[in-house]
Formats: sequence, structure tokens, C-alpha cells
Amino acid sequence: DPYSSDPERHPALRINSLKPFNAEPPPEILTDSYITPSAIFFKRNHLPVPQVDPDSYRLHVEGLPGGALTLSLKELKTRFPKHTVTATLQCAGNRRSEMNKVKQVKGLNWGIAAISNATWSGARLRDVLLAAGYGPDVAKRACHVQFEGLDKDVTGTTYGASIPLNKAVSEEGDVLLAYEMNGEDLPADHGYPVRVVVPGTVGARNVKWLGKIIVSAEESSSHWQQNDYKGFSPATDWDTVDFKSAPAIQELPIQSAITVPADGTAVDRSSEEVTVKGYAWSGGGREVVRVDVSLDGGKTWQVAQLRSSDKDQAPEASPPPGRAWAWKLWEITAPLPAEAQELEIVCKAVDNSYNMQPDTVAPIWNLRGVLSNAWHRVKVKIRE
Ligand code: MTE
Ligand code: MO
Repeated sequence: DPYSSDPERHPALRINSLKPFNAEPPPEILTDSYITPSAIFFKRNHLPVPQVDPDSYRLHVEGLPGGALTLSLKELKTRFPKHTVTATLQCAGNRRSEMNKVKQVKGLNWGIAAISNATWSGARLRDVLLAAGYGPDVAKRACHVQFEGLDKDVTGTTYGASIPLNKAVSEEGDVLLAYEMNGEDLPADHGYPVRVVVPGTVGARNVKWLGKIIVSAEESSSHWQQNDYKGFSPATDWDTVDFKSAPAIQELPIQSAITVPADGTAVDRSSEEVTVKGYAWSGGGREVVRVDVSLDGGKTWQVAQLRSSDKDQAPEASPPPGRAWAWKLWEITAPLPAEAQELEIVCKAVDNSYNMQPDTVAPIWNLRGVLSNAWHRVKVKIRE
């Protein structure tokens, strides 16, 4: 069993697939803390978790004028300044289960919690590329930075992905070769000893167990870059789909969801009010500026309170424009409407480009069930 050396996992996780391991936390827990504890951070593995010995670990950097650069874990930690970024990771398939309700899609049936927020520390990818000889002439022939994981399938093929070179080398891009998550060594499930953290970019490009970096004229040739993680029209089916016709997902669209109360639960009339909680995030460093909440299916709206830290802590300083990598948690307490017997609670977020979520799933349905970001809706009974 290639999965026999996979690590132990937190029992609260909701398992989508055991081998490879894919799981998300219960939504109510997700918004209990601004920084998601690593143990309940969602886990998305395509392959068995590789066991990497930190002493013999080597990171290879190729495709730059300086020739190949090889770094040990110690060199990565000591030769480059340590940089810390709080960034939210979201899988392209987050909320796929809502697309499945419209029409069957292919992929893991994620709920609303294939998204989590952590503090990552490591070397800047930019600094490592500069040390390997990156300069302005390189940008004339190369456009992409490819990443290869150390996790392999039975044929020896590794997980891989790529990002645009300009994101990788930008001083404002904050791309990390992270060796710490939430102040500790990366856990095995999250890429020990080194993973790429590409803030604002879809989870799939945040390659774990990083073995090799290649600066290149081409995108990664991996299955996950070429023939997966792309969006299509609702009209496209498996007979007509041409993966070459669509760009690989990089930045993700505006997203929000309700974590409390859970769908199908009840509130007591005697409590007179209801508290609604959730998360909101947008890709590409765009900042969430507002979350609207409705208790009546979208007829009337109220504005929720946003926060960027845990309640007992001072909020983090507002991020520089274009570098809002972390989610906002939101909350609203509203009186129960007198007439209603049931609430249809809805949320929708707005980012600083005034991007908003679509109101329903059907027009954004796609065969792979990615980019699912319609208004999130939960129904709650009022108990008399
Ligand atoms: N990196 C490797 N090497 N192997 C993988 O299977 N999965 C990707 C990405 N990086 C993956 C990987 C996907 S699709 C996502 S959503 C994120 O890792 C999930 O990161 P997490 O497990 O730390 O939440
Ligand atoms: Mo993913």
C-alpha cells in the first residue's frame, strides 16, 4: 500500500477520499479562528505523502544563466532572509458539491471548507531566483516558473504546476518557498520540508514537497496544468471539451460562504435574533471590502462586520493595495423576521475591483466543477 506511511490526521476532518487523503474541516470550526490550526487546515493530496529526509533534501533550480543551483534545507534557511505572509489557500474545487446539485460534475465532492488561512514563513522565491542568476534578459525568453513535487504516482510521474514568471519575481508577489506553517515546521500533509506558497493563486499551483523549480518558456506539461484546473462554459461536455482552448486557472474569483448556522438546522423564536458567520476572500490580492447578508433569500440585505484577526487580537494592519492575500471573517446578528417560519440566509461578497459573486450556480456550471462561487444559501427553520 503506497499510502501506508501517510501521517495521522485530526479526527474532526470530513474525509472526501482516504487514499489519496482529501479532507475539509467542519464549516462551524473553520471560522472559530482567523488563522486555521494546521491540524484542521483542509488537505488536498493527489498522491501518497512522500517521506522526505530533511538532511538529504535538495531543492534544484534550473533554467537560469547561473546554471543549475542546488540548495539544502539549511542553505534555504540561512542564505535567504525569512519572510512571513498570512495567506488563504483555496482549492479550485471548493463548493463543488453545489455544482453537483445542478448536474453531475467530475471531481471530489467538496463542501464549503476546501479553503483555509495560515501564516507561512520561508525564503522569497524572488530571492532564490536572483541568486540563481535571474535578470532582465531572462524575461525575454522565459514566461513561466514550473514546480515539481516529490510525490509520485506508480509510473514515477510527479505532481507539477507552474505560475507566470512575473508573479514569481515580483517584489509585490510575495511568493514563498515556505518551510514553516503557523510558526512550526510544515506538517507532512502540507508539504514538509518545503512548499511553494503563491498568495492569491489557486491551491493547485502551491506545490508541496517541492523538489525542482524550472524557469521556462513553457507552462508545466503536467496533467494538472494542461488537462485539469481550467474553466469551461456550461455548454461544454466531455465529448466536446478541448483543454487547450482554456487558460490554466491562476487567480481565483471573489468567494464567500456561510459557516454558521449550518443548513437544515433550527433557531428558537425565543432567541429573537440570529447570528450568521462566514468567510470571504478574493484572488490576485484583491481585498474583500463588503459582505452582504440576506435572511429572506435575497430580497433585502444587511451589511456584515468584517474582521482580519482573532477577536481578542488587534487587527492586522491593512494590507498594501493588491496584496490582500488573507481572507476576512464576517459576522452579523440580526432580529428574526416576525412573519417568517423559515429563513433562507444568503451571503455575497464584493472585492476592491467591485467584483461580485453570481447569484446562482447554473450559469457558471462547468464539467469539472471548478470556480464554484455563487451566492451561498442556507435554510434554517424557526422553532416556535
Ligand atoms: N502539491 C503536490 N506536490 N501534490 C499535490 O497533490 N495538491 C495541490 C496543491 N499542491 C498538491 C500539491 C492542490 S490541488 C491544492 S488545493 C493544494 O496543494 C492543497 O494544499 P493543502 O493540502 O496544504 O491544503
Ligand atoms: Mo486543489
